[in-house]
Amino acid sequence: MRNLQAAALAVGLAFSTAFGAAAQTNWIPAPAEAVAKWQDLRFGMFIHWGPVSLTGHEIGWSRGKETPAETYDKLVLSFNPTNFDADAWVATAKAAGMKYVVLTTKHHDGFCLWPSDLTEYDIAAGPFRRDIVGELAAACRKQGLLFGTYYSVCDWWHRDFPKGSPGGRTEKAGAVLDRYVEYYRGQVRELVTRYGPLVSMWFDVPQVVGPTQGLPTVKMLRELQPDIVINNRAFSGAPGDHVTPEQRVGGFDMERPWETCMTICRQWAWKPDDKMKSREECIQTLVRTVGGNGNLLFNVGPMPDGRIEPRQVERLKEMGDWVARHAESVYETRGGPYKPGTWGASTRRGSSVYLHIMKWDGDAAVLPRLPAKVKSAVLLTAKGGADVAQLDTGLVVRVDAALRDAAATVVKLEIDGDAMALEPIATASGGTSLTTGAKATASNVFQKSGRYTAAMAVDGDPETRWATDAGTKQAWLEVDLRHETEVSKAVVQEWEGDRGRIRKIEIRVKDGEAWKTVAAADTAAKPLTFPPVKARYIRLEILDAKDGPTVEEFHLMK
Ligand code: FHN
Repeated sequence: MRNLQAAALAVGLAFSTAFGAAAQTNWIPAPAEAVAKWQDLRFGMFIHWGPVSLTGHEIGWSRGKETPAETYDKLVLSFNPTNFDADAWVATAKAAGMKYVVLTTKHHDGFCLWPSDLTEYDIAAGPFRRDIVGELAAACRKQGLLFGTYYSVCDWWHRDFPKGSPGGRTEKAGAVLDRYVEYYRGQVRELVTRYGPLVSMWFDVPQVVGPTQGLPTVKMLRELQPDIVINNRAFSGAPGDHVTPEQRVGGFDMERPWETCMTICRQWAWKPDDKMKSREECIQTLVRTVGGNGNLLFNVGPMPDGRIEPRQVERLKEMGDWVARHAESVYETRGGPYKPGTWGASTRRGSSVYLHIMKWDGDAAVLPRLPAKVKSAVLLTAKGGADVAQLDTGLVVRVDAALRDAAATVVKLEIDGDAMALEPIATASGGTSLTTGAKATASNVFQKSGRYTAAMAVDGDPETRWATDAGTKQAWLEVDLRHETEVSKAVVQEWEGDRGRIRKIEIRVKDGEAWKTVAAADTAAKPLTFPPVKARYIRLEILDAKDGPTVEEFHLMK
């Protein structure tokens, strides 16, 4: 396979993708088996860290906002995290049940956590001259975890990246993008050659970097490490080896690999007294993610002295205790066959189906009929203790209240066949987007550009967006859910740079040849709920906008 892959790389051809689709021209995918191995991991630690932790404000975004840029850029001179201990960080990840670690090696602020040959603005510029990236990579190897690198494509510090702080909304005079591309490609090469093999390259916020600059970088990565998994943020409109729903659990999807990235608190980087998710929220986030067939990259922001905050360490240990007791229902599984919902979520492998039950109706949980014979049912954490009945009306599961887990109670079913052969089964869902990965079309696309098509509003990536031409006051976005699906909620996520443009919307469903309005609102800022309706084709109809509407994500839920 590798020779064939290398040959394909040599002529710049793309291969059949990890999603099994026909060859793509705007991506060079990882081998399907590499993506499958990455999916088996299911659970990883994301780490956002840098001198900004001294301020308690958000990494990258606070530069030129809460902290003046010239002050922000000097933080490295007082960044001396003498309690940094990579082995301790990795031990915390391992205790949580995490199988890989992804570190922000360079965020939007341009600061590099490794001694790069290509810049002076790195860890060697301050009193703490150690190679953070190198030490963390070594600690992962020592403790049997995989290591990946986050690398921000946008760089609001570097003179040749055209956008600057605050928030990438200023222009840098004299910036030469080609020079920046050479710089960032060189740094990506440093990361994969010095610290590889890497489990993944986690690009972020490409902003002005498109396929012209981004695809050669992907090709270089493939040549250096053919099996590296690369996300869909290497350049604007990149399909990626996986999509990256952020701060929310992605939609159930057995075709497109995905990884939710989410913070254990609220901020990505260190923030004193930040609100932290409860044990139940943390575990249920993991369960809903793996139940939707995704990976969870769960983020901590270490303190300025180098430690991960003790209460976060404790919370991750609580997660790990649950994961350890339910490991076979998490690792190397795939989502389904029951889709996630308010009831819980399910995972499967071989002839086993794992029901992760979060909500009980009295003494039972009732699910739709399972089109397979259940040969046995046990509580994963206590032999026996579960009673399952297959009735015409559905699958009825009973577990003694004393044996339930407040976060999720896992019942293992052995069935008379291959669990992966079962079609996904819809359930009473809550908060699971039905549009992620759906086909989408629009009445207008900004300059007919491939970077702003309707598909960008249903790719689960808030970094990409559907955009319309300047001056557009009315437009529609249509999703094809592939089959008739019940919906009762719509969420319109306007692009963060132009929020408030959309002034009047309707949600319409195709009824025969006609379009029927099921909801209307004078803003896109709030979710729209409406009586459940079944349809395959559904439109976001924008009836009035101040200027060309642009939408990061359009979600429909049951
Ligand atoms: O702007 C960044 C943000 O700081 C954080 O790094 C997240 C993590 O996925 N990515 C960008 C926002 O989408």
